[in-house]
Amino acid sequence: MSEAEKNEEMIEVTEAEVSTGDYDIKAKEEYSDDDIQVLDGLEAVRKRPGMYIASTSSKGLHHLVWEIVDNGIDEAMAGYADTVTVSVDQDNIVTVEDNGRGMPTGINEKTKKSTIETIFTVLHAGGKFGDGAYKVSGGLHGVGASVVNALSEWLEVTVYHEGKAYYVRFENGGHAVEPLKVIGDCDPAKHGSMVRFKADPTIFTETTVYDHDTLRDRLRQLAFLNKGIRLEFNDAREEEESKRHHSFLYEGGLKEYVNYLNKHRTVIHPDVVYCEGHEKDEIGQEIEAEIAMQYNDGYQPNVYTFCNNINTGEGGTHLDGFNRALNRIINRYAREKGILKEKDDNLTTDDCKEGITAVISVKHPDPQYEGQTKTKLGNSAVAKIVSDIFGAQLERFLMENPDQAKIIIEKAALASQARMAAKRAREATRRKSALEVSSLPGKLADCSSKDASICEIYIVEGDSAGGSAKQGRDSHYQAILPLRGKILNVEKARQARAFENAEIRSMITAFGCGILDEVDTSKLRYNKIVIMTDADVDGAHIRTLLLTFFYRYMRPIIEQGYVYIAQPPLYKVQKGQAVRYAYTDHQLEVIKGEMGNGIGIQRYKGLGEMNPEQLWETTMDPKNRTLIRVTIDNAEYADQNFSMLMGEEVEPRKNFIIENANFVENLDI
Ligand code: TTJ
Repeated sequence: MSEAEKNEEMIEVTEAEVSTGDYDIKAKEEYSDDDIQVLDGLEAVRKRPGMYIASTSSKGLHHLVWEIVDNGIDEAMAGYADTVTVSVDQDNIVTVEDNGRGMPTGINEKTKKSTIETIFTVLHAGGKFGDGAYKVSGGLHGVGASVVNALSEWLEVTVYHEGKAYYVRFENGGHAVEPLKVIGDCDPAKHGSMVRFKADPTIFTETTVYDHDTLRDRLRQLAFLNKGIRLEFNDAREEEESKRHHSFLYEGGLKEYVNYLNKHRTVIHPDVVYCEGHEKDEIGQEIEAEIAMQYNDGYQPNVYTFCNNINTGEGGTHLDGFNRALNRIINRYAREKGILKEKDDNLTTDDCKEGITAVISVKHPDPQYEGQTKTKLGNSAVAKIVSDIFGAQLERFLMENPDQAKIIIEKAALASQARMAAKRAREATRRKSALEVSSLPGKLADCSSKDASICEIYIVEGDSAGGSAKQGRDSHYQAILPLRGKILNVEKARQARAFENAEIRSMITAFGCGILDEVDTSKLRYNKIVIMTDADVDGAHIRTLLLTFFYRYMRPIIEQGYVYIAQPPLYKVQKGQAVRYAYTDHQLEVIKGEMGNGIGIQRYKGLGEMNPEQLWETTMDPKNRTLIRVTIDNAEYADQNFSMLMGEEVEPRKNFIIENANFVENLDI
């Protein structure tokens, strides 16, 4: 049996899949273009794409790329490829190529068609390649290459194997134009698989344009998560040479990931604690774990968890195992060294996590996902495995590096003291804690309606703008909360201090939704929280401080889309009685052109320059205003930005605020 034949054997199209109607096997003498049975499956995908990919918006579009990329990474993880290349051309055609063994080029027993055609036309036929390696593509998002084919205007596969190039093209909702065939010879040393496709614009009606940064960031992340695998990204659409090509390869894996995440932070000890290992679970499945962590001088923990390269945003058993080991080892070490005395309480897990940056990645052959968004790892055996592997290495690190151990333990001990001091202070004064303050803040000009679904609160910078907003608003449903000066940077402050801050207390009580673990958005008193600041650098800074506070203390209000940014106009253009407003420089040019000669232009330097009527008309009236809804798709990206914006380094911060004041998605209301 040749290598190629052996490979054919490995491809499985299970009976179940064959008999569900996706594919009805009848021996066929002749290859037929419009094989209704095959296309039943693909037609179903085209009819209800939402059942197979997240959505048909930009997110779903990018999903196509990840589906194909995952297959190349699987081949690399199995040890047969070292590079996966993603290229986007001018027309948003995507090419994904690996230098692996090449997809099997023979005929599949059951379908009587080429294995490649089977993979791309039978739902879920691509999942099992039979060598027992982890299949990212069988994970949370894995829907199979056939779904990508179904949702493409056309798709081409080329395989280089033993000196030959094989090729097949699909069109018209996934029909092979003709069977797989040899299209020529290639260098016998060349081997690999290449998939090229164009997303179908009749399916992806919103957009078929890929986002450069989204592709680049995920490919970088995949490189961190899969050490030793090179991920290349070519984007022909970019004008700048430096953006047209990226290459990510990290031999250090998660260790380098933690360095990257702490790039804009000040670390408090030199070495990343790092380990990797594998163990079998109770039924003999091999589970791999890789963990890296390092502390910085901040107070927030930044912990990212993954299973099979998928971000498990709701955590799960791998995170539980990590927390357990961190708590156990730090307390044990602190007691052994006498930093914790017999009478002292143990440090809590939260104490041990102040200022930690950690990444936990597990690979599991049969992951179970739970939780609201199915991003919580459920396999119970993983907790002990991660706890064992990480616990052993952390203990060893502390023993071998007493200086660094001291810094880490003292940080946790300080966190514990601050936590207990805050608790004592609360109890001693018997004052209600910030969380329970009940009377509404004095500065708040509340609205009369109590129907949260129509109510809006404007957080306004400065008293003068606050005054205009109070006079200009519709007091039935619009509340105004003026803030004085800059609010506390919560990125650089302990919780206890944050709760003493007057502006922060005002917002907590005005919103009514609670904070931290207790946030309950059903208690929000306003379903739109609108940040309204001047359109200048100071305004951008205040906006970022507010967003940082929301992000760290009330994340669900951002995640669930309650936070907006108001867009005040930059210019007022007047000609006689006619007045128009421009919100961008481009718009100003258009208006100038339209209004012709004899116009007066006023540039607004701040909200305070507008009278109440103007502020209402331009920025607050739902009929005219533009609100930008704040979204955070990518927690890691947001963390990086927040810590960069709020951290010590001044230069990158300035640049960021000026160039890129919006890490948000535009949504016209
Ligand atoms: C399976 O076992 C025999 C040798 O080839 C193995 C295999 O499937 N290799 C493979 C598949 N390499 N690359 C792919 C692949 C790459 C891309 C970009 C897309 C898809 C669907 C598969």
